[in-house]
Amino acid sequence: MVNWEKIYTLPEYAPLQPLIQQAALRIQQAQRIVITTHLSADGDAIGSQLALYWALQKFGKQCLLWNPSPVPPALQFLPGTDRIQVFSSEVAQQTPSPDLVIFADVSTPTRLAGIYEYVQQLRCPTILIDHHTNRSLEADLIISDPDASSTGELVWLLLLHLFQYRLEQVDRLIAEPLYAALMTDTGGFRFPRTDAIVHRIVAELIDHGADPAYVAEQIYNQMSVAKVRLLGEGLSAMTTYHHGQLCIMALPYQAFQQHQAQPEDTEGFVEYTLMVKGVRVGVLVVELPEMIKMSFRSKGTIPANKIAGAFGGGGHLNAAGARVKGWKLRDVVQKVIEVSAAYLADEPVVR
Ligand SMILES: [Mn+2]
Repeated sequence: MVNWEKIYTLPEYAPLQPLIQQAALRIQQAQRIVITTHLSADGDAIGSQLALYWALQKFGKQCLLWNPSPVPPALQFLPGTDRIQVFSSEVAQQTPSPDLVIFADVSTPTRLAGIYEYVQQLRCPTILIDHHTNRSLEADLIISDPDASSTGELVWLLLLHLFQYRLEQVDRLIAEPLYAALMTDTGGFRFPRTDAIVHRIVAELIDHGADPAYVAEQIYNQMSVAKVRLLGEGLSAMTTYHHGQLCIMALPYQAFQQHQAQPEDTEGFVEYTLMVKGVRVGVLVVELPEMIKMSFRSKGTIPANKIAGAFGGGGHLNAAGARVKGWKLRDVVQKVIEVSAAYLADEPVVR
């Protein structure tokens, strides 16, 4: 058996301990709790939110799940997604004011759309639990650890405190969303922050009812034919630059029309750019009617978030995003090539 009390006294977790303890205390004192997360929620966002939701049910809390946008279809299998409401002023009016708001997996107010402004106006206490870099979101209690694999990992730590390490409290309703959170934010347990602790947590989650094959099947094997054809288009157009170290997949809007694909169909496409041997920076550039969206991935110490920063975006060291308006697709691609040069070797990298 894993001794979690011992693991969380390790130096890397020590600074988090008092914060997590305070968060557990504030949750215990609250009665009506809103849990929210970022726009275009991913597995870590929804998984963290739902795991918290089911855990807080056990303490008799009234929880409200307010999201800036609908739950993506591939995550709707998770238990509790039917209780998530897309936030609007009507939704806010229907419910008495919360006495605590938890922001999960989000680091900037803009990613919460209007929810952040609404909560500010309520003046109710807030807790942030997140692992993004470049935090600009403010909260009364901030648990922000960019070294964590996922927000789900931090939620696990919080649940240990709430349950006072009595893991028999963890059931499938908690374990399955949390498993989805860790699986997706580690790219299926492949990204650099996938460490022994991540595997110890998922082992517990499996012991408590999460089914890895089922969750993976629901999340990863759900492509529509339109999406597969759009991916084919993107793969065919993928091009490398800077001696094969930069790979760009650019999708013109016309490709979406041709295959009747939707903007959200590009989810996961950027990962293909890094699968090319020798590539250290991979970029997906998507042309939409209103804007051009970019996703950046990098290996090692190359800062994807700094490359994204050249377009006003941001994110993690190895995964970031940006969006621009009023640009032509080819001009964005050209600028990606120019900006990336500073972070790549002048010659082919020999390994
Ligand atoms: Mn995350």
